[in-house]
Amino acid sequence: MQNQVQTISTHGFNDQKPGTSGLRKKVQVFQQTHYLENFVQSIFDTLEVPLGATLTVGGDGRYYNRHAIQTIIEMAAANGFGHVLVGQAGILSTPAVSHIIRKYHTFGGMILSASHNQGGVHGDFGIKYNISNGGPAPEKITDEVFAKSKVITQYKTVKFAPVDINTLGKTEFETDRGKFTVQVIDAVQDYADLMQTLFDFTAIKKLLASGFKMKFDAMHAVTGPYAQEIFVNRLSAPESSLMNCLPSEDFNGGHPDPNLTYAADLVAIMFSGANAPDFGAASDGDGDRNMILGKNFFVTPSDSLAVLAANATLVPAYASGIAGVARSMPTSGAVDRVAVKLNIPCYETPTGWKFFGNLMDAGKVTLCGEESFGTSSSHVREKDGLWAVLFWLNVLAQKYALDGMASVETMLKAHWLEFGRNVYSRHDYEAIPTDAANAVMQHIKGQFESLPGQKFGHYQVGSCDDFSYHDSIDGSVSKNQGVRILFVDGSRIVFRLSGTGTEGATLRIYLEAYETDSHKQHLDAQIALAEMIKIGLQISQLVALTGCVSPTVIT
Ligand code: G16
Repeated sequence: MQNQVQTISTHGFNDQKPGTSGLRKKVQVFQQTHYLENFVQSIFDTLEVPLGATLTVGGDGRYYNRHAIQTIIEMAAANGFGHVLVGQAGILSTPAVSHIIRKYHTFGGMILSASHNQGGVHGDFGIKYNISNGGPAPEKITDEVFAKSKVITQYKTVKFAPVDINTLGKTEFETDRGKFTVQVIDAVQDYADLMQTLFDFTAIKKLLASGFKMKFDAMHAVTGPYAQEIFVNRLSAPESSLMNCLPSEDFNGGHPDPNLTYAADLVAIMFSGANAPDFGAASDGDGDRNMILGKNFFVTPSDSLAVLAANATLVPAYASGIAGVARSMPTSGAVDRVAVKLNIPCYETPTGWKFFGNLMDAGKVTLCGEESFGTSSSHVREKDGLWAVLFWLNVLAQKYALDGMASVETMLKAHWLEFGRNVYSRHDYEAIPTDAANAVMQHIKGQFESLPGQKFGHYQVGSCDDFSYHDSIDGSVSKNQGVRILFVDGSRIVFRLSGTGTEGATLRIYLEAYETDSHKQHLDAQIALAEMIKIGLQISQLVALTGCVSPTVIT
């Protein structure tokens, strides 16, 4: 039977501006009549979709994914796509979508995820669109999508019987636009195969067989099945190496954000003393973030990027060296020091993985990272949680092969000894009133002229600005990307409003100081940065302006 394309009347919404990474809203917001359809149609209207093109679709398994997938399939058919590749059960991690777009040369992909935000009926839902290089749509696309979403008057769809996305295989439909197929693909195999081409699985297997204990926490999110295949099936790690590996629609009531606050169960295991595992890691809702832990030891994401860059040649895929590195502005300058030693360029971009895409496509950088627990390389165009875990394991496996020991803490301390330590911490004030958050930012900007030269305890302000980025590849300029107070000794405090929250505003304070004294490098970051924390509060008047007396999350 031929299915007819239907045109449905609708009206615009004013709140569909994509944030740092796609559109994220409460599930109830997405459940408003036509809300989801309007956003999807605005994306399709922004793109020039060649007739018969292929779209990749998948998500992190959170509540509302299945409904959204059916809607997107129907709308894709009506908008001229000829094929949709969908992950089995609707599951595809964000890096897996990026890989599938690249491997099968699909026109683009839709990722249904609100990443590390909570899920479930009362939680968050989200959609990201990725372009044909596998990376997040750049701002020129997301800005146009937003403009269209405000004035949209109709969307196109074709009504199909629900597609069985649980079963692998192809379903064919006839529409009045032609043939249309939905292919349900294995969510894990392509990605696991890719990992096996990048890393030395034999060396990692040996490390894991040597008595070295690891623990990976999938936080009831998308990486569960990937971890099972990679660590247990391919690397022969015992089942006990994994925890929370069954994806659930509400992440089992948890907050799938791999940091010291929300990955509390893993943190408790890793900080349990002499019997703690040697290596711990967690990933987030959609599998693009990672947290790395050693035995009773936390690795900041900024340090993790620096260590990976410094040791890249120990990993087969990067054995001949890396072209360059990039980090988001608030990420610490630890990797910059490694880049100097390696004599490779280091780029500073705004927060958001989309800003790395052009640099990677141009072959200027190989490794990228962000303080927000994101690290990856040009093997895909997204950050990649399990990739980072495997990278660490591969480097540790090489250390084990060379010295007979593999310790995360030893590696970090040796790194600090060689490069100095960029002591780093981020303080988040979540879900505060938007007006109060804006008032804090305005209050700081109001001091731009008077701050330079002022002394605060041991620190003197050198300069301050609101970070702007000029993309050297496409010439685009992104302004207002975070307020920086730069001190004369290289320390800095950055204030920024998050672009991923769904409730009020989240104000982030990023604190960084540089320590060369090896006797002080082992201090807890909160102690080492205590004076900077006070200065940040003093300059921002955050407590008086927001009423918040302490951060909700410290990483
Ligand atoms: C997203 C982006 C990242 C960004 C992070 C934090 O991560 O992909 O590039 O660093 O948000 O952004 P913000 O500070 O604006 O909240 P994810 O894992 O949520 O997709």
